[in-house]
Amino acid sequence: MTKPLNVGMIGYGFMGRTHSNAYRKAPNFFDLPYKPVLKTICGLEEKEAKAFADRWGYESYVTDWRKVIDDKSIDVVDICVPNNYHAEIAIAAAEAGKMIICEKPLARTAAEAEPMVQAVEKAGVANLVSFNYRRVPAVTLAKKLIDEGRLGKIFHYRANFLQDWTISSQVPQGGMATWRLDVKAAGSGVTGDLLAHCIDTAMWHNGPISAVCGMTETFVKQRMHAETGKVEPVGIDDACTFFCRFDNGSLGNFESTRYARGHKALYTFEINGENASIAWDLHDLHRLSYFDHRDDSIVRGWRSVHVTDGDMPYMGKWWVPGLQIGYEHSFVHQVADFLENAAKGQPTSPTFREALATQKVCDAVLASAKAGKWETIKY
Ligand code: 4PW
Repeated sequence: MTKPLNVGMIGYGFMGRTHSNAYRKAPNFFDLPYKPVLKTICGLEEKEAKAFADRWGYESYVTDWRKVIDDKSIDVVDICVPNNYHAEIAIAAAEAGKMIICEKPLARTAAEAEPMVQAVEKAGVANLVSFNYRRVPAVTLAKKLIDEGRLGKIFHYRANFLQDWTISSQVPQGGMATWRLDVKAAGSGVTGDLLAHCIDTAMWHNGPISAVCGMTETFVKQRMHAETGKVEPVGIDDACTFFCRFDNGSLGNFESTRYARGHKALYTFEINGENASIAWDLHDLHRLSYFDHRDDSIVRGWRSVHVTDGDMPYMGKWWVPGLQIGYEHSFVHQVADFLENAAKGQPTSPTFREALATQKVCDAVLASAKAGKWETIKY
């Protein structure tokens, strides 16, 4: 029987929208044990919170996140606010016995993330960090192909996440729209915001990263702060490149920047194994490029696998074979998996603990860039 599950959403920005949309759509396409009810939206500005509640169908709105935690009727707390609020809210939500979905990265640093992991594990509450790209069907299919051993021994994993939206020095830091540029709110720049996605997917696909060597650059050194109106030093990394070694002996090569003119969200990865290679590009998210050296030489070549048929991950729940879904659906899949697992008392990856590992890699990359030397990672 489908039980109602009351959602308290904290944050009405970009991610508040993607998550709200997911709760609304998931039960229409997936047979779920719970029916999400959009109970309360919480945001700083009352007018905006009310408008969000009206538009998305939340039953109520509040401007203090503690009211969401104190509300006994709320089952799931969904954290979609800047990174500097994640720890306090998540720990309070865990102590109140709520299930938690938290936006990525889990926190600004691993030290900040540790007590979050302890809190959810002590409370025994369902927890998930929103590394949504794992649930793009082609990315999920890549995991299946690797796990089936089709690639054989993996030699290389390389990933990029390229954007260009902060090239102008006139883009401010801080405030609602540009908190990602404020180190106090975000913790880091592209490392926590973009590379964290690549690292999460890479460790899911290819296992733990054991050592990293990185370099970072901050191209625009000062920006106006949207809250104070003052020009202040920029503390985030605008660009970050790192090499790494995986536990399985393969080599990794990662790059992220917000200064790649012409690229808005170019997330790509390529994995090279002894028998086969896989490549994927967010701009063409249904396509998984696959090369298998074991094919007869007269037909050997890169195959373009269009991941839309019903037997592909998640796709059987959507339209008819050949028709497409998009970015938003990765969040729908995430909600569906989370609710299905929560009802069975099973964890959904990436849990807070798994996301802590990603955080440790991010921290090590930044420490390596600062020190100019390799850093090893202890999990
Ligand atoms: O999580 C990331 C964001 O912070 C996203 O996947 C893309 O980059 C879109 O916005 C930013």
